[in-house]
Amino acid sequence: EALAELVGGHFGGEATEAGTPKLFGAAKGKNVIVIQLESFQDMMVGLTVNGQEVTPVLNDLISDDGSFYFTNVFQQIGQGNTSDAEWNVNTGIYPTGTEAMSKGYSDRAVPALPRLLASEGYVSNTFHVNDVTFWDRNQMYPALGFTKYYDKPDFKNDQFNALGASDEEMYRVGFDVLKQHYEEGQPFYAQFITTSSHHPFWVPEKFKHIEIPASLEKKQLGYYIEATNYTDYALGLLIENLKQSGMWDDTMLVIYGDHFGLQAKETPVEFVEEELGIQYDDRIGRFNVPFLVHVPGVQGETSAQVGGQVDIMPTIANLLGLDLKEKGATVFGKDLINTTRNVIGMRYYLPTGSFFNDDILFVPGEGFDDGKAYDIETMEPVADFSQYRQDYDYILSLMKLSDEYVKLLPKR
Ligand code: GP9
Repeated sequence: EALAELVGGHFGGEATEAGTPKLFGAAKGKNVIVIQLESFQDMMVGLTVNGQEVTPVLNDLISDDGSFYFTNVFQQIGQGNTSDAEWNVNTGIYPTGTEAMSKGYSDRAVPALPRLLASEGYVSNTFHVNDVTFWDRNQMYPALGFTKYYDKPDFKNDQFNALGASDEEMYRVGFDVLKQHYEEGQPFYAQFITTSSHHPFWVPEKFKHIEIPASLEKKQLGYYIEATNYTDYALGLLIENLKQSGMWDDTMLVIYGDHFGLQAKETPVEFVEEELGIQYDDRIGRFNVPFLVHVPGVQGETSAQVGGQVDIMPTIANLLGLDLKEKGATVFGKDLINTTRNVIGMRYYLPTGSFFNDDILFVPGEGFDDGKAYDIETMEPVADFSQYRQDYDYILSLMKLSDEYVKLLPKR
């Protein structure tokens, strides 16, 4: 009840009058593919270097009528890093920050998307080329309700990087599995965890698809451009296969970034700004990850609405026509298609009580009064932030409730 009061009585949505939310069920019955892009910062989307697009595939997808692209979505991971992003996106529940959620809560039956969709007749698969025990995923995947996972032994190791096979290989194996479901008329939910753009971002020569400027040779930023460009390239191969097989029109595609890639020390803000000619900062710019949803046959849009990774689950649920309240799933994020004002919490990489709202990033000191605020558009300090005290109180209470809720989840 405390939660209902906080979020205005509408789980996953906005405190608006009753009624069916916009686009509720617009993708009902469609297959769902959710792609987590490793270390992928939103600033790479749409960027050009040496006259070449770094993300031609994402750029094309964003310009497609059916795409919703949210430009102001931020990472919300805690100690579990990449695995926490998987948690956030499937559950809509905040990571506690004090431990990886895969370690602390994998003994639970979490009302996550794979579990909720199983009750709608979907099978769910997740694909990740590394060893499944990394981040205790062998425990987390059943906790989230996945039917099956594919890990290291399922892929031919083409030695892309230290984690194992390339994204191309991951999609090759995954596509065959999904095609079979499709041919059998079996609805599916699939998640791909990309790894080719993992730190230190070194791409073997034969996998490179972009030429970086000489000033970026042997620099972390240069490697990062090559890696994110490769990630985009491999994604394009999957999309091409989905189109050629006829699966595209029956599939909702969701893409997001798990967390920042560039290290502030190795790649100073001024260097990024000079080399790429963009405005950047080591928090607002660095924590901004892409979030994109493509629904065939629906009119999408590019939106500057602020959001976080906990908002992705309710956004997907709304499009699939899943009534979260009816399904018994409490979420701590909002459906971004039906949200016009948002406050999202951050912890671990920033002190607890830090938040993004539609105007600012707020970082507390000892408390609210000695905190600091930055305009999310100009990235400049905001001197008078007293009007946002309510958002600070709200986010602290919401995250406390989220932490209490997750402890109450039933054991599986
Ligand atoms: C390992 C991969 C990387 O399996 O997911 O995790 P990270 O080091 O980015 O948290």
